[in-house]
Amino acid sequence: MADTVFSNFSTVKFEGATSSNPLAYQFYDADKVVLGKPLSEHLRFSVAYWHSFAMTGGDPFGGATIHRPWMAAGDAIAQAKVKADAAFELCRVLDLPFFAFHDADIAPADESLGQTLRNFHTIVDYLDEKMSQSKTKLLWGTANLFSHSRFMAGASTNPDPDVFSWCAATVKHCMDATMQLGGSNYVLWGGREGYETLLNTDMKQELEQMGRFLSLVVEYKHKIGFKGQILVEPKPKEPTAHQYDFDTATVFGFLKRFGLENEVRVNLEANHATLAGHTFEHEIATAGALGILGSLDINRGDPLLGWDTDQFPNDLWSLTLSMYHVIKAGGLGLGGCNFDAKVRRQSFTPEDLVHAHVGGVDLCARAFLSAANLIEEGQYDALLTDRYAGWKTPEAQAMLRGQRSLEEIAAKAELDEICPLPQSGKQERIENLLARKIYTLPY
Ligand code: XLS
Ligand code: CA
Ligand code: CA
Repeated sequence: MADTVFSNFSTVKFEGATSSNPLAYQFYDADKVVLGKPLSEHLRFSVAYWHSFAMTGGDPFGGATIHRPWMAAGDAIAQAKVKADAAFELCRVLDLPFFAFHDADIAPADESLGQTLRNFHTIVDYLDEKMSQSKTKLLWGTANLFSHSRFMAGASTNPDPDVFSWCAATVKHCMDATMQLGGSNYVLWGGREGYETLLNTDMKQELEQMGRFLSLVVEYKHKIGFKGQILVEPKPKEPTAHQYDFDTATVFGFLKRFGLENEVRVNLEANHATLAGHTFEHEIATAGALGILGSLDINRGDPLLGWDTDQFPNDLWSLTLSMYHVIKAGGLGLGGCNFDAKVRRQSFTPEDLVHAHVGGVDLCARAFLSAANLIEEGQYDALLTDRYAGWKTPEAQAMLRGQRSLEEIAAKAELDEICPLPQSGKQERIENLLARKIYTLPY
């Protein structure tokens, strides 16, 4: 294989919590069996092509600070191939099993649809060949239906039906590619599916269009026999002021309305949760309760900035609770932990990219180990069980199952002269229990 900027890095190894090697895993012991299977199968880590290989460090006040060698390696197709070589090499260095991509990250776009698709398939075939020679697999594929100016008024929600058709063609080909590469999921994030001003927006019409589009995607999945999951990624704002897929609860309502709640799950991102005024664990617990947890985009925002900064995670408290709710929801299944996170614009060296992932992987692993341990020990779950124990009585179960009418419940309450007494919520006791678990080593 051609040399890449990552060729000089040896593969990052697990060295244990006492290791002082900054490029070793302290907690991510991929083969360690926890809750019946190896850590690598619980977490299914993925490197995001866009942030790690396409992002140039630009922000609204300044241009590119990150200049990777593949950005100047011959024509656009040659550049895409050198970029792919580097991507596979980074996965080798990090020893992580998956990657994820948008069409626009891997191959050059053209003004014509036909040429854009031809470029795309050329690079998909190249990735296919590379995958046959490496361990790296595809967690998910997706289409970038937000960067080009043709999408400025929306993708499937665009007032122009030709934009809807362009998106249909693009998504069809991206789904074909995801299936060709053995992807586990296909993701739809509605980048510009929302509006900047209601003054020029027919919301009812746009929601119909979006529902139709998602139904077409699900129909096509079954037509081609794609066995992966279809995932919608909620985000409340940015780039539009009002995005239709605001959060998990909103997406669930939308799926119900179009009869897709058993077909589509959610890909949840930490930074999108906080933009929606939620915690990451809230979004995961909501998806778990509704039975639609699909996959995770692991990152964090900056509470002092308040926009989608997509930083690598560093909040052990929130991540441990997130992993707790993942386990309670039955795990990630075909989903995984995708690092939808980018290095800061001053971190322009290839080494920065390696450090960023090593830290993120280790934090997730540590969080998962602590969450698994918390569940195995059982004290926390026992407190919760105890809090709801009253609902286990036959009379309470009958109320819950719809076997009692409002009048029957009222009559019994009056007859029994019930007088519920306040109970402690034990919040501080629970916080102490969790702090001990989270801030001590997970074994
Ligand atoms: C942007 C989103 C995007 C999706 C995939 O904020 O996080 O990267 O994950 O289109
Ligand atoms: Ca994301
Ligand atoms: Ca984001």
